[in-house]
Amino acid sequence: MPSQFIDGSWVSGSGGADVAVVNPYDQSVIAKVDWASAAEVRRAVAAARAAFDGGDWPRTSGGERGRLLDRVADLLLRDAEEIARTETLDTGKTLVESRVDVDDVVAVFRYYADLADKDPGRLVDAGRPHVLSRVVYEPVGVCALITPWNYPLLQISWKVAPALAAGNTVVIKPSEVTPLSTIRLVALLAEAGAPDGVVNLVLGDGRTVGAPLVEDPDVDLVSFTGGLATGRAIIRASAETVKKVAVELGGKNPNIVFADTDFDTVVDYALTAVFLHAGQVCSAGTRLIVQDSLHDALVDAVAARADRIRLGNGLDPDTESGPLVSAAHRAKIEDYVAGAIQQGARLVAGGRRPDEPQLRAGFFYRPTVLADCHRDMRVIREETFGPILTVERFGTEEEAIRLGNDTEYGLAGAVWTADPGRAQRVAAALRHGTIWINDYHPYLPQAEWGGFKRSGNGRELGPTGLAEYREAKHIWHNTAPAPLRWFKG
Ligand code: TXE
Repeated sequence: MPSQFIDGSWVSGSGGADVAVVNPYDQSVIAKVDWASAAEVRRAVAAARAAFDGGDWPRTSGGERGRLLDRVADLLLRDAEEIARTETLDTGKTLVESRVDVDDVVAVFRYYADLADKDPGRLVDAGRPHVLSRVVYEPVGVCALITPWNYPLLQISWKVAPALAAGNTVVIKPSEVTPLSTIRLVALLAEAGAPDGVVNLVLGDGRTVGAPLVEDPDVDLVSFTGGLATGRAIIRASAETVKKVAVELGGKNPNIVFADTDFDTVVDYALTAVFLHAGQVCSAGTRLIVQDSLHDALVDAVAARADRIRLGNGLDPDTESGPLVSAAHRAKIEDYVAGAIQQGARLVAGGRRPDEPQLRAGFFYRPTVLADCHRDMRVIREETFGPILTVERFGTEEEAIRLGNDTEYGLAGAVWTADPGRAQRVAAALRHGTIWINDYHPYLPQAEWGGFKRSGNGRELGPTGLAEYREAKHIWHNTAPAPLRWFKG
């Protein structure tokens, strides 16, 4: 089947045929797709433009748009198991995680389905008897939605559900590494009744498909999740035509542990914070920052349990963690670990590929714990995006806050303590977009997600996640017009 979806039809792209999509568990080819070229990007944007400027979609009622999103949620539930398997084959993550992703995606579609007909605008008191003044919300226009490879289905749902709820038309470009669940979602959007041209899909890499999409003057908004360097390039490219841009660019997230916290619980969460999906999570708790008196015991316990994490095929129910997404990404992780050890970090777990012969074909790397880390190491400053836990230590609350904020990123972080006053003080002082107290990772469709500092701008999820896709328009109605006589002549 052709892989591009343009103006309501599946068509072949001219940028490449039979491009293999590879399972990172064993490098087997799980699908072949075709790639778009700049020509199909142009056609997709033109279709979205025409559907926005001349079609009914931007002018349908919020209720009707919400019903479409609800139908998509129903279809996702119908096909949940198949979609979860696809996500596991494509990303390597465990099937349990993929099932959670599908459930989360359903919740996101339901949330924006519900919000679509709420809050149409507001009346403003103009302070004059014959003026009716109101602010209404309108869709922005044609939105380019560009996503990465770690949570393909989840990340596109955070963008496409609010974009459609607000009445926009979209051109979606998933990561070239993991396009399959997005192709499936676009098929479900069509099945649910998205009008022709409202949802379009182009496949390909950043250079040949992503860049022309961002540069296209008919695109009004770009929403991007991915790496910092690409985010910067997208912001620069968007400047030319003054597009609205929202970017989520990852994090370097502190997980701060005070000595008064429950030991077994925090050991457990320290592991899930960082090793979920082999650390390929923008909010992964990669920096474990531990109070002195707990430090040595916590390092030992976390390292011992990290060594017991079972790597394997994501489809195998015994597997606790899958592979990294690609050989290139694993090479980057190996480089970070080698560099850290050279700079004085103490390797206490992992630091190598697994020994099991059956894992040799995949891009596996053992969960790794590095103690004695400090801010001059690249592994502390840069987003590693892999199964590397670094440990730093602190004495006082002020020191913990200083370390937690000592990063150019600001996406997420956690604080563990039995003292609620301290928990609130630290949460207030940390400059990150999400703070967990005595927990790690949960998020809600109703609550905003996004970064401070170089983790990005804009917010996804929550009411702000919808506002990103709306323009506010002020309509002033003079109900009793009469000459003003400002100029007397
Ligand atoms: O992402 P890219 P990469 C971080 C993580 C990772 C690093 C690089 O640290 O190691 O980024 O990952 C498209 N114009 N995150 O190289 O390049 C690309 O095709 C338009 C954090 O895989 O950012 C893909 O669809 N689009 C992150 C998407 O951008 C372009 C999740 C993301 O790819 C483009 C993933 C261009 N010029 C990686 N160049 C997070 N925030 O969660 C590339 N793309």
